[in-house]
Amino acid sequence: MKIVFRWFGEGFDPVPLEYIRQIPGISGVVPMLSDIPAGEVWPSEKILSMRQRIEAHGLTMEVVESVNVHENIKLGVPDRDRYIDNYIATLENLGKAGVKVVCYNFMPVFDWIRTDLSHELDDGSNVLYYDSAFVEKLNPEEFAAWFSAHSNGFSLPGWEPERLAALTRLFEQYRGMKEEALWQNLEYFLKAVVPAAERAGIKMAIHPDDPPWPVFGLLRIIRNEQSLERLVSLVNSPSNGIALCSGALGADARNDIPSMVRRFGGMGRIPFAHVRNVMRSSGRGSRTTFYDAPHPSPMGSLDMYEIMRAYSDIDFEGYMRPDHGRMIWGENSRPGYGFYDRALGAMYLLGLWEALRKGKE
Ligand SMILES: [Mn+2]
Repeated sequence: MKIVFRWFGEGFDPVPLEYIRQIPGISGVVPMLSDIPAGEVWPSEKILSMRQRIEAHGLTMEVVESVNVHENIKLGVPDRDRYIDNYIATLENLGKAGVKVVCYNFMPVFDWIRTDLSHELDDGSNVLYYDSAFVEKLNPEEFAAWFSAHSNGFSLPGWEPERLAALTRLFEQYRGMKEEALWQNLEYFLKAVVPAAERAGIKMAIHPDDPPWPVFGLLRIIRNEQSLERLVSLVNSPSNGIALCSGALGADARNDIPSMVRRFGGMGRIPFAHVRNVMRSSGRGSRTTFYDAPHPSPMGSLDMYEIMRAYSDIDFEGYMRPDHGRMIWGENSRPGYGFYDRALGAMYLLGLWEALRKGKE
């Protein structure tokens, strides 16, 4: 198991590589080319110069995240093949640069959604927070405008300005789409892309939808064990895998994360693990709230020991990273990506892992 750390790239992430290198036990970073719009090819020169920078800091670049899928692929419109060709070209370029895992998602329009990007906890720390009542109160355009205004000046993945501008049109295009149609578009994409990933020595890893239920009437199909079962069966290849995010799936109390780890990890289909906690609280009626809690079990709703035990039981050899850190100790960083709290999270995961592995000997 290798512990890695999310990094948004030079000029897009206030956390310097020098700092990440100083977290004990971290082997590499998980970057992206933040300035390449979804649908365009990631150029080799840019990938290689990013790798050089990362390696100059004693870190590896074996996993990349947010190679975003163009909306026309998700919509299944006729020009999707052009964007799929571009995606394949990106995979080839990443493979040549030694990348082993590519994390992506298949969520229409929006990436992860929260309704408060700096919700204050009793200890004065700030977390990402979700309240279904807030989502129901706004229309998507109002929500997008609110989100941009509260993202601390950072452009978040999936929330780039050029996408926000096209929002109304996009919503129109998705109106009336059935789950089955989105599944077919995902299958079409994977049947084209997975063979190319195999040739490039890359494992594709889909990130579950976050939150794992429909928002603003938009479909969310990767949300539970059943949908992951369907996903892996679309193309039977180790290159068609999962980025199992305990926090995204854990927002729904019905999801049993250790069971998913054993099942899909045991099949060799989890090349990449996001391991973080989430605190669920149910409000009145159908109102749902949760926040991205500190990593340790007592601070949230998930039993982190049981999750890590599942990874140990399957002798997990993939990449793992902490996820969504709080803002603590006066830090001003990308919402959800505070440096200090994710470093604490990494230490906690490494501590659990050492105890589990030594207990196994
Ligand atoms: Mn995640």
